[in-house]
Amino acid sequence: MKLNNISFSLVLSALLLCSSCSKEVETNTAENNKSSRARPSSQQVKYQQKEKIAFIHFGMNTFTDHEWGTGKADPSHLNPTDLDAEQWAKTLSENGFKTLILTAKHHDGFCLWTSKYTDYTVASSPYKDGEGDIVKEVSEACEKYGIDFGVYLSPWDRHEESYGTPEYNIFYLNQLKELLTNYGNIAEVWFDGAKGEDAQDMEYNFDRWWTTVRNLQPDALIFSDEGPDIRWIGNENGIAGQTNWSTVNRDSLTVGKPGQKDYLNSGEKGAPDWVVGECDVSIRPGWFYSADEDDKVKTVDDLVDIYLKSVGRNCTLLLNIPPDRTGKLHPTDVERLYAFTDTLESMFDDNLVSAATIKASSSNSSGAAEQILDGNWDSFWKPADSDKEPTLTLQFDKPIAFDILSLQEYIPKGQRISKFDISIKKDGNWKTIADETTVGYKRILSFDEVTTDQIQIRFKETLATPIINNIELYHTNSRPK
Ligand code: FUL
Repeated sequence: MKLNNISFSLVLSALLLCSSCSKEVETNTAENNKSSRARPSSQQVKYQQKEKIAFIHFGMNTFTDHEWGTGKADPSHLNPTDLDAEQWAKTLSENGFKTLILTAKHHDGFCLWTSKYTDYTVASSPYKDGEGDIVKEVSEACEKYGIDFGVYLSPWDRHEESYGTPEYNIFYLNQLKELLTNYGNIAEVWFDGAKGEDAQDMEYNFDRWWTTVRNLQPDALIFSDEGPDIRWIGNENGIAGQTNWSTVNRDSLTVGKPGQKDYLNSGEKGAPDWVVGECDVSIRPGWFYSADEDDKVKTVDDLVDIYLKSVGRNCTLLLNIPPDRTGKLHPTDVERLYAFTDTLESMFDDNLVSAATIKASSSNSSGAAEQILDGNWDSFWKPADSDKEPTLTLQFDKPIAFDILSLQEYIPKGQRISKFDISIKKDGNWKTIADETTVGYKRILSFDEVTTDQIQIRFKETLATPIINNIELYHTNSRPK
């Protein structure tokens, strides 16, 4: 039989998918040309613009006071008396979180929806006499309050009998399909690399699972230690590397492999794959609610510090707020979230840059320096390609005091800056106040208050001509450095 071009390419791609070679699922990247100048897909750009997204850890562990459930807890334990998914979505939406990611199944294997493939689900619990579907309630609440919905489906499953055999990969795939087909648009799918000591032999078929996500939810972004779209930042404290590239070499990463945390934390300059970092952290010491931790909820200062070291270091912050046994977010956590939001709003309220005139050492015809200050995210400054150490100078009529400077690279064109510094004019001389490395989507620098009428940013080393689309300047005075 002769193959025409189309059937040939179908067969070829099927062969590629079946082959044992790694990284069959490409980054969700329009221009992922594997060159040294990887670019984000439009979905990845939109994802980074979200800045803050939320995790909801809720499930059997909430009722048994476990972090890692054994998979043996009786379904009768799961009995929220006043589950209010709308309270979750409304609170998150009012606090600027753009996605809610729900633990549909954690390591204990208990499902918050009625899966056809196991009876270890909410259908066997007293909740709504077994008629409830928590995944549905949450997805509908997200839609009502205008935030995106994502799912966490733990690969490690301590309940399912087929775990440890190849059949488990099919079992997981079937569950994944249920989540991807019955709950509307899914923005992000979280593939957790955690696995117990006794589970190390189980080999997951990530390629098949990820291809299924691509097929059933083409706009969904896939998170894991190695992407393909979003990568773990290498710790659970919500802190990205001070140097943080959105590029990595996926061939050097493996889900769950020890020894790659530092690499994940800072990415790799000029690496071929755009896999943006996500900073996950819980508002409490644990991921699941425990009454013992009611007095250990992170303070506003803690949260602001995390914000500056996640969003302010070219990442998205994924903050976990675990509902309590009633099925509501705990009042302390809710109060803390609103206070956090108020503080951020007051910190970033008055952008001093509006009083500045901006000058550049050079400009490309499409990228005048003034475009940085025009409030349009898609317009930018681009210096001449021949300008090897481009500078931007902000000039003020009278001296201003500031302690935060925020800088954005126009990431649709890639991440280019690897060294820059900031100086202020003091008594006629330039004084360097920051000597830094990467910028990326957003870099927020926070320092001791300084007063000046001239600020200069110098791009000392770049992979290609730098492209800046936004600068902001604030005088916040009292916040963590
Ligand atoms: C880890 C899990 O083991 C924790 O329980 C939690 O879900 C965290 C977000 O990921 O790997």
